[in-house]
Amino acid sequence: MIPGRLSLVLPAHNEVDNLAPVVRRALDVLPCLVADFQIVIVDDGSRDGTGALADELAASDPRITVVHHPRNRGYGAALTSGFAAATGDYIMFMDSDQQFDIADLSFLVPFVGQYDLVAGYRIARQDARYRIVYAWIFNLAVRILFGVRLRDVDCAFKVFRADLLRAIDLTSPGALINTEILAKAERAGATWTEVGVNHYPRPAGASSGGSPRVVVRAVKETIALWLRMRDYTPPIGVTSGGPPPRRLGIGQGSVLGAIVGALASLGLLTRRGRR
Ligand SMILES: Nc1nc2c(ncn2[C@@H]2O[C@H](COP(=O)(O)OP(=O)(O)OP(=O)(O)O)[C@@H](O)[C@H]2O)c(=O)[nH]1
Ligand SMILES: [Mg+2]
Repeated sequence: MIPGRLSLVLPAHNEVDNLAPVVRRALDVLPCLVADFQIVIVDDGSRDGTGALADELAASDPRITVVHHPRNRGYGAALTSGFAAATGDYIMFMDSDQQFDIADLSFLVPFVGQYDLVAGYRIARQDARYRIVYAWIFNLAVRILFGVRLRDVDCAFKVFRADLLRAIDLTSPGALINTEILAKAERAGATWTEVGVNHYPRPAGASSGGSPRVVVRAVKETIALWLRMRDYTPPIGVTSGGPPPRRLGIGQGSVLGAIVGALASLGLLTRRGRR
């Protein structure tokens, strides 16, 4: 059992066929795993009725809150809005497309409270092979560029101490939000552990696809984040220890250029294809 209150943030962009089962499952499972909880649905400018569905769900249960973005703002912005509405002692996020099962939170529960952040990793990722290869390269790049040692940076199944997340300023509008959170948490000296979770094929809704726009956006976000992190001053006193803050070196800059260039030319930057 997680002691205290958990806020489950569910970013949703055009998930009308997936959202209700995800929320129902959370309402069934969470009472067995946490003392108290809220569910924060972030409707990220959906055009398929997800927003109205989210309002209906919230009207049927006071533990559900909805945040609407009038226009689609991207995965990172959706998470950031969800965090701002979260009132729990711990904040978790999970995709709302049925690719994760909230019941797997039981694997993370023993570590919540012991670590500042407990991250899931996908044991057998149910995505196209090229995306798995891309993810491997991306995780390596994040390790070199940002000092983040995690095997599955983008896994959308993580639990944070809420005060840590609240102390960190987040600016990435898109898919790089996971990297930004982890890079800033690492610089603040956060402790974390990784736990394997199941991953399922997306059963409904539009899947991400590669496009030059996505490639360009991801490359730009990576470079911008790397530049920002050079002068980043982490918040003090919000973690349970860890390494002192440090500056990133010029050697990493070369690695950044090489890796980002290679990824861009291979056209592999396809995560979060819809935005
Ligand atoms: N792609 C995308 N997802 C968003 C956005 N805003 C919120 N989301 C939600 O963020 C979660 C992750 O997005 P997904 O499209 O599932 O990303 P993915 O799992 O890498 O890719 P697929 O499931 O293959 O499409 C889902 O719950 C989306 O509904 C957005 O602007 N773009
Ligand atoms: Mg998905």
